Amino acid sequence: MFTLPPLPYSYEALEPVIDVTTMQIHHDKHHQAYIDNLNTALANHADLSEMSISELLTSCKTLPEEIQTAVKNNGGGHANHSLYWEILSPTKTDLTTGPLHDAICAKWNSVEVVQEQLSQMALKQFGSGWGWLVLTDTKELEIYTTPNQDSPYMSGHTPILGIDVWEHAYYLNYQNKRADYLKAIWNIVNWPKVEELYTKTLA
Ligand code: MN3
Repeated sequence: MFTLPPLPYSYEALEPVIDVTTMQIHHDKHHQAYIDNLNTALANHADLSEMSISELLTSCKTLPEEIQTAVKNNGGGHANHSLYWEILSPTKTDLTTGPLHDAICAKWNSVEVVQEQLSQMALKQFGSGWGWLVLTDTKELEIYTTPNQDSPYMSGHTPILGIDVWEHAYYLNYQNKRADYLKAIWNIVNWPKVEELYTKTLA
C-alpha cells in the first residue's frame, strides 16, 4: 500500500509563488487520489507488493495488462508529485558550484539557459503534463516534457527535477498565465535537493 508523503514544509510556505489553497488541494486531494487509485489497481496483485513506485513504472510494460494503464496514470501521478514536493523550497537556493552545476554548464553553458529552455518546452506542452530534468540510462542529463502523468521512469530515466504544468498546479493564482508560473517557479526550486538526487543517481 502506498501512502501520501507529508510535505517537507507547511502548506503556506511556498507563497507567494504557490498559494496555500493550491497546495492543500494539490497535495491532499490530487496526490491522494493518485495513491488511492494506484492502491485499488494493485489490490489483487500481492506479488507486486514489494516493488517500489519507480520499479513499477520502469517495468510498466511487462506488468499484467489490466493494471498497466492504472500504473502509468496513477503510479506516475504518485511518483511525479512525490518528486515535485521534494524539489521545491520555501527559501531561495542557487546552483552556482558543484557537480550538477558543472554538468549543466558543460551541456547548456549556464543554469539560466537550461531553465529558459525547460520553461519554453513546458509552456508549449499541449494540455496537461510535466517538464523534466532527468538522468538517462546512460547517465546523460536531458530535458523534455511528458503528457499527462507519464513518468520518465517508463523510459528508464531518473527524474531529478519535475515541473507540474497541469492547470491544477497553478490556475488559482495564475489562471491562464502558465508562463508566469513557469517564471516564478525557479525562485522556489530546491537546488541542493536536485543535486542530491543527481549525485545519488550517478553513484
Ligand atoms: Mn499535479
